[in-house]
Amino acid sequence: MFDKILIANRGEIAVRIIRACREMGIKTVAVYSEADRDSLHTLLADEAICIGPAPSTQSYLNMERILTATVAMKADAIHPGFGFLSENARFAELCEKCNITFIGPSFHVINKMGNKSEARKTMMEANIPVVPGGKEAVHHVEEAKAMAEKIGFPVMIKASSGGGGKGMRISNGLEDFESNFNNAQMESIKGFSDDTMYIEKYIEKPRHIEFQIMADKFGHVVHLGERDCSIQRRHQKVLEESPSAAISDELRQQMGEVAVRAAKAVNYENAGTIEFLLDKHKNFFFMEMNTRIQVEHPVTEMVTGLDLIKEQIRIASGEPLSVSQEDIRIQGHAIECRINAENPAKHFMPCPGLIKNIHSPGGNGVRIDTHIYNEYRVPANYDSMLMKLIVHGKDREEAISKMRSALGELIIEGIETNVDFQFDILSHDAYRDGDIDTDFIPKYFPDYIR
Ligand code: MV4
Repeated sequence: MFDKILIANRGEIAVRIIRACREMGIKTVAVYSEADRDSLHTLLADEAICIGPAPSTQSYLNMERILTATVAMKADAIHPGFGFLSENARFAELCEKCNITFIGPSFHVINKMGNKSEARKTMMEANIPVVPGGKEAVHHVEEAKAMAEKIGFPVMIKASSGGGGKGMRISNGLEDFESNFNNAQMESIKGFSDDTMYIEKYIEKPRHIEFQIMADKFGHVVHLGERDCSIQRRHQKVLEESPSAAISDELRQQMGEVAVRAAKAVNYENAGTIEFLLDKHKNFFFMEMNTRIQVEHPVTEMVTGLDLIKEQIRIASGEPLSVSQEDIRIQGHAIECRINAENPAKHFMPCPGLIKNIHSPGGNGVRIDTHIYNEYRVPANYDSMLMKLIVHGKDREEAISKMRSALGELIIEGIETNVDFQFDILSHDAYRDGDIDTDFIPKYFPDYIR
């Protein structure tokens, strides 16, 4: 087992990882930017080292500084968390070259899955159901157009390096195809320096269903059920839950088996997520694979009773999976609300600042993962997520009640947050009926002001 782990991240996930290490008796090193001297991760780790100025390009994204810090502090592994360098194949490769364990999959897999048209092709070849559409990537509008006609409109034009809806356009017919393709490609060239595109059939009002998988170095792969992440605003997840109200035990088994096959097809190791689109008729299609631990991993932890961060560390150190598929039971229902420093009255503009007072809810089945505390100043340089409020109940109805109750008790003073917005989502009849898809927020909260 590792003696010391460096956490190449900040915020609640850095705190979450430090706690897991401490429970396992592993020493921790925090890295922090000049804006994060007073951050909880900096204060909580056994040791901390400043890696640069506030902008993440000069600190949390600076590979050389992080690797230098790891060597200087004599840490034997790096946990990258999510965001920042977590899906940077080059960084994972450099770790390997420096004899530092990157807690995650091999850089080869990160590379392959980071290229979404290649991921799609790989999965097609492994007989994984993917969204209907082209097998090969396209670079020119004419070949793209021919492919779209063959697939049949409407189609989704996607950038191979895309993410968060960037480089993505719907085309409803030949009339609008060229302009949409050119705009999507332009966005991709500007954002990712990559003109590689691919074309899929457009799936109307799908659910975003993702399966957590976990794989060890010995070829054992398990799935830990699904998360329903359909409630999103501008490609940002707002609230996630497990299990999904749309998935029967039979469908879970089918999709889980496909997710495990997908992971095995790329010799996956460590924690990963297989994203599916689920259409109205409950057909499911592979969309992407994420090669990191995800923000929403706690809902999976609550319903499975497993600690995903500890499992990641054990696997990276060469231990076999602590569970087999038969041991895994999905118990009850968990919901996570992302609490952000943002102002719903001003188009959800981020609003960092001083936390004057925080009162956290508690009680049976209530969990809070956060890095904020009284008198903490939220810096403007990073993501606006302040806290993950997670509840676990015996069923979906109880989980919703618990979350509404917990949100009602939560007080964050000094800055604007989306707490009331979350409460209103959970109070909506369509949400309570489990009648959700990716159109939920645009449909019911097009211009949310309470
Ligand atoms: C789609 C789709 C419909 N059909 N692909 C959005 C982000 C990117 N990762 C994939 N996305 C979508 N791809 C096809 N062929 C609809 C979306 C989509 C979406 C997906 C998941 C969650 C929220 C979403 C909101 C709008 C569009």
